[in-house]
Amino acid sequence: MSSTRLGRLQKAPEFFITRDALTLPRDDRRAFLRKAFAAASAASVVAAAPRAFAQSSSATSAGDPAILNLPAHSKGLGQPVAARPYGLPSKYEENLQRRESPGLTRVGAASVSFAPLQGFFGIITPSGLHFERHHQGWWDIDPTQHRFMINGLVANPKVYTMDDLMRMPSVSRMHFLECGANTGMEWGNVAVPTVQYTHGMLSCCEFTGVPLKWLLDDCGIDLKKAKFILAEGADGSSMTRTINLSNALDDAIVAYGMNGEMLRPENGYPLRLVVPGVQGVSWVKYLRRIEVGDMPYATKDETLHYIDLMPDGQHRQYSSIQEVKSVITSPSGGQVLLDKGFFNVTGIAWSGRGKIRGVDVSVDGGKNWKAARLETPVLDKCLTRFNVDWTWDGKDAILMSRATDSTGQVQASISAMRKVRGTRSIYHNNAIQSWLVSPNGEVSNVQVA
Ligand SMILES: Nc1nc2c(c(=O)[nH]1)N[C@H]1C(S)=C(S)[C@@H](COP(=O)(O)O)O[C@H]1N2
Ligand SMILES: [Mo]
Repeated sequence: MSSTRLGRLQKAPEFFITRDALTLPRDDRRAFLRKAFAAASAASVVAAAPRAFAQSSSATSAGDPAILNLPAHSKGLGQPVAARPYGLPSKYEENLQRRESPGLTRVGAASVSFAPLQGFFGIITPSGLHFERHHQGWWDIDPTQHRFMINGLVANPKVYTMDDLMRMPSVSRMHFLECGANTGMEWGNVAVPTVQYTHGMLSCCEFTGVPLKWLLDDCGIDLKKAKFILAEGADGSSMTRTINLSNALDDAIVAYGMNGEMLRPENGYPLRLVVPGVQGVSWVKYLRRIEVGDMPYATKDETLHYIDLMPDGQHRQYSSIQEVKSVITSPSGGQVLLDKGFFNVTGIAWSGRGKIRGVDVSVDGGKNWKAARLETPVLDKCLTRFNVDWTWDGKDAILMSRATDSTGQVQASISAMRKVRGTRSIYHNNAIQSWLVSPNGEVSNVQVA
């Protein structure tokens, strides 16, 4: 256990598992860890380590055969350079995968796969683990045949090829993308077991492309009349969304790049709209057309779906900003703490309105709160990673995080949210998330009144 990066944190088999957890029965693991813990008392610690960690590191000292005996890879020849022209993760990491929720029905090719947030570090989502939401399945579109048109209230409607777009000036920016339905099951207290399923319709990447404003200028947008744009995708889902002109002119990007390479087919290759801070559905993939208009378009995906059903039976429309939100990703539901002692409590926070100003963490169900350390960079409409030192005493503990954004908005409790929004909504749940750590070490999803 001492050599795994998870330390004394085992993850539920379905989601993530350490090699030791696979080979050692649970009771042996505990005994092994106690021994390791005792042996660690003399371990030296670098000065910068958090204090609580310095007092309880689980690293073993001399005597571990895994450090004493030379393994085969230290004695033989390794793999040749060109064995993998495109790199892949280690075979030991194969449990870290996007997954379709067993609780959701797939309709034809229309479905959603959730990102394994419990296994991520920092703020960037690896491209192959970016969540996917397809209303009609995904396509691998030939970029030489793809066209992008701008029409409507513009002096010169234009049709661009990918070559036209890729020779224009470009920007690269890091932003989160969250489906408006993320965390939707929690409205009805269907406490799904893991953070992958509660919050995994969320990803964060560096996107590269042409600011939409420059393209609208290129077509001579009529700023006296224009108030909205309509974005349309080239897949069979007839995905069309109305976007405020203010968002379109502010930081929206017509993007072809993601994490330094072309977009993946699942994420809209070769072209998608990036609308920072706005819910995922407006980030139209396979982007083929933008129409400039003076009224909201009231399309199917903004009248039937992505509306907030309120307790009085009416619904809110166009509530598209993803409000301030955070979640502890480790320890989180489905994981097991193998022993008491030090843990780094880590998570992510984000806001569609700006930057994260602070995150408070509670380990006692919201009675006491402590400010978390924010990792840099802290960027606009981007994930921010936070960490808190925690020494678990082996008793029941309820872990919660509460983020505040640069506009002063603070996350509310699920019960406060329900008072205003009821329980029948699906979308836009940014309530505080709670994880219960039981004395047996198991972490589960609970809702605190
Ligand atoms: N053309 C098209 N664009 C689309 C969709 C789609 O099905 N087709 N799904 C939308 C929804 S609901 C979300 S949440 C995001 C998901 O983006 P991702 O699949 O890259 O995670 O894309 C949006 N853009
Ligand atoms: Mo979505």
